[in-house]
Amino acid sequence: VFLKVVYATHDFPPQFKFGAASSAYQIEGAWNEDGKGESIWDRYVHTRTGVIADESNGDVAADSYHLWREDVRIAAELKLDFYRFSISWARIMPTGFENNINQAALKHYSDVIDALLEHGIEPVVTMYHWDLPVKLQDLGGWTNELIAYWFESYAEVLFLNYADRVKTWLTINEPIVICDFGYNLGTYAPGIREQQLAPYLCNKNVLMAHAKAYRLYQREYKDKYNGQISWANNVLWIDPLELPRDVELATLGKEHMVGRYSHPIFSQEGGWPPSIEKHMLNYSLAEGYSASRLPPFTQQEKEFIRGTGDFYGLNYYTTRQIRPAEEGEKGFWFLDGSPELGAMLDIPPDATYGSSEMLAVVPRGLGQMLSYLKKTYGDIRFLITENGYPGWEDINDIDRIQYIKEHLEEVLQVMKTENVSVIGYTYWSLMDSFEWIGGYQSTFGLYDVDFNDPKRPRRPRLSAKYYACVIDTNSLNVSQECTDNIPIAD
Ligand code: GBH
Repeated sequence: VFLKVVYATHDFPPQFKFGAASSAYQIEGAWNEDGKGESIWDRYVHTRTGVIADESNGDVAADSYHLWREDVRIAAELKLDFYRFSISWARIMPTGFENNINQAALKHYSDVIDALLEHGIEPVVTMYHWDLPVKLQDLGGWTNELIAYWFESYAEVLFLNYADRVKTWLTINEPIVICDFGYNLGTYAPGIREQQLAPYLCNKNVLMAHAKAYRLYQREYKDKYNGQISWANNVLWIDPLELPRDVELATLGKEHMVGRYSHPIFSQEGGWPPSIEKHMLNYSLAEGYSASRLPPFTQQEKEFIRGTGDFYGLNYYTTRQIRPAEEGEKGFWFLDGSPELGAMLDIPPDATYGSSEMLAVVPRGLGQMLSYLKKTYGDIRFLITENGYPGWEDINDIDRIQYIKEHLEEVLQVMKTENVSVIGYTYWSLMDSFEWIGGYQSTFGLYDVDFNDPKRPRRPRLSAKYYACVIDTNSLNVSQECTDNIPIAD
């Protein structure tokens, strides 16, 4: 009865938390200041031409390394419950290793954490959002299994310094981007296009690294600080185009995109999704390999990884529909490593668009994904770690308000009708930032940043005012006074 009353009024449960996110390389700038080492993104943008849409880079970005007080101020203005930001590994450990720790960097993030806490904003820290120290890349990066140890020692430095104040940790952001965009497609740093083995070696190593950090926390810090730790997985919802023909293909697609990074952690049995394991073995043997290109887990490794998520962190942006490829069609990129699937992923007809076709807007996919994940992995807690609208520079971003509202409605709906346990929502992004290969062309910020002004002023968009009202009332029924004259459609 209680739940019914709460949801009927479009209220969120009282303990539901709202946040906004950013990542180090996308906002900090100061790429070579105060002892910071070079990261793979520094190297990528400085040495390649024709890969970043506007030939820009993150050398200065939103200058948050210097303007972080401004970031804390706007987070406070929004009344955020938490701010999700990432720490630059290369800033803390310029060569990637623990023998060389940069004290200026340690102090920098410590100051940010303290300032957030002073404003009553919980710091949610991502340990790795794609900016690997180049020295580690020179040693093979995420394809070298030793990275699990390197990552563990980085994690230890972070825990030692910040675990007293940081209670929510995300080890790794979007492993699929690290492995499949970084090593398979090769469009993201380090820009390696090796479609057979590298993405799958990376897949296993990323999970081992995550699990090492998780186990370290449990062993040494959990009793004392009682924090929670997980990763942030990019989830793509996939519809079958034609029923019942494409149902199985849609499941396989989701196992490939979502399951390869979730099943080892959240399933009862651990390890790879069985369907993927089977397909990868068959492809590999047919290709003349003597074993699967997907590296196996030992039983011990399976158990080591299984259960290493205190909640499921998910980044949801978009949805596709899947169908078999027709004669002469080349399967979508994510299946390049296993072309035999011969599947195509198309944008569904009910999608709408901001400034990015790739991130076509399909709010229902968030609800469908949450429901699917609960059915697949059981009654676990979900934290939406990213969800954001690619827009333009305009300040009157009614479309972004609509986006936030529609996605939050989906969240409320699955909480209400299917009892899915969602503990919080993170809007991507707090402010406009360097959007990787998109450069500065599309904007996600609740706050606009003027990248032509050396002072990089932050200015609230209408969506910032709307989001602050949602947070303030803990509800989608925001009051008229709060939103003033923001026109919000039903
Ligand atoms: C998020 O990834 C990231 O976590 C965040 O850092 C980023 O700012 C945000 O997206 C918005 O872009 O250009 O065809 O190669 C979401 C998943 C995967 C979506 C890579 C964009 C690039 C497609 N992203 N993808 S393409």
